[in-house]
Amino acid sequence: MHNGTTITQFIIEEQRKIEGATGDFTSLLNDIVTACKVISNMVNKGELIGVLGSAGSENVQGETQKKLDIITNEVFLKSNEWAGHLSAMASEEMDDIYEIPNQYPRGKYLLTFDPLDGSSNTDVNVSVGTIFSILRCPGERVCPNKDAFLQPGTQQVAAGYALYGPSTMMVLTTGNGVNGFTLDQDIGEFILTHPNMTIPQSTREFAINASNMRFWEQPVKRYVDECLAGAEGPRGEDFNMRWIASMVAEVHRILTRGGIFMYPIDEKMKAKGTGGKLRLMYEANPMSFVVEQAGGMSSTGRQRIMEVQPDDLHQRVPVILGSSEEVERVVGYHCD
Ligand code: P6P
Repeated sequence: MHNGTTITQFIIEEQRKIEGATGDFTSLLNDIVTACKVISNMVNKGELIGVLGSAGSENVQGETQKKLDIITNEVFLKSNEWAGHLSAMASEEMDDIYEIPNQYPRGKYLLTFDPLDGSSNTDVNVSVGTIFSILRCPGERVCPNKDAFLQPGTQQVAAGYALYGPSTMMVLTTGNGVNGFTLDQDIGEFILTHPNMTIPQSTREFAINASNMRFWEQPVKRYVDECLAGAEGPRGEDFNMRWIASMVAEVHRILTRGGIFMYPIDEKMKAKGTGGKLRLMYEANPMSFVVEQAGGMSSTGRQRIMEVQPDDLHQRVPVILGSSEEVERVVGYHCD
């Protein structure tokens, strides 16, 4: 059960701990929460309101856009453009940055987001989510450019996700740990239900898309082979595997009961010249911030993800994150 602390009350109480906090940040977080409530409602209604299926267009990633990809992107823009907390936004669904329209004041933050991560799951009624990250806007707020966003993940002020699953949850970090909130549909409020979420250091559960096995680099293949060898193998224990194809759901499972999630770079990606599958600015960095704040680790296999210096808004990176003992093991294999 819970003591009824709403996410709004929690954020305001967190703000009081920050010297000189003006309430800007609190108000921005609440606008993000409102957007996630609207998206939750749309996702839950699904075909009842005709939002499933393909939009017949492609995003900057060259991926077919679902109707909900476009609709939820609009929800985020409309919910966050007017209040004067942001100078610009960037999204998986938009090629370029979205500067706050001139009729609105501009503020000191930048927002990146993936409005509906795992959207290929919407048509088959599997959990999807929203991922967001807040950065400070450096220099001139009047007309930020794409370069203003190219900050390493260590510069994030806050990050989190909404998970539209059997229940809708929001998980948030502002750099002081990780807290989870469950949407009470009857009152339309997110209630604190999972305070101080921490990832168990060890795990016997790994998540990877095994259909790419033939392309994996040797360190990843070694790690997975050892897990599959089970109790008779070098690990001396049996492992379990999961793959939901929805990063938000995988990360939430790991936050809840431990695990390791891997979308590594492979020979196919190298041949195409892409740095990985997942996007740094609005998937890997925000999820890495949450995972690290919950006591886990997040690496490309060769580098801490949050220390990667971005050189493109839609840059992709390899992702190996979760229980620290397992991530350390995989990173160690990359060093061998
Ligand atoms: P695959 C969803 O499109 C996503 O970006 C992540 O949420 C998910 O972990 C991954 O891609 C799934 O990729 O290749 O298994 O479809």
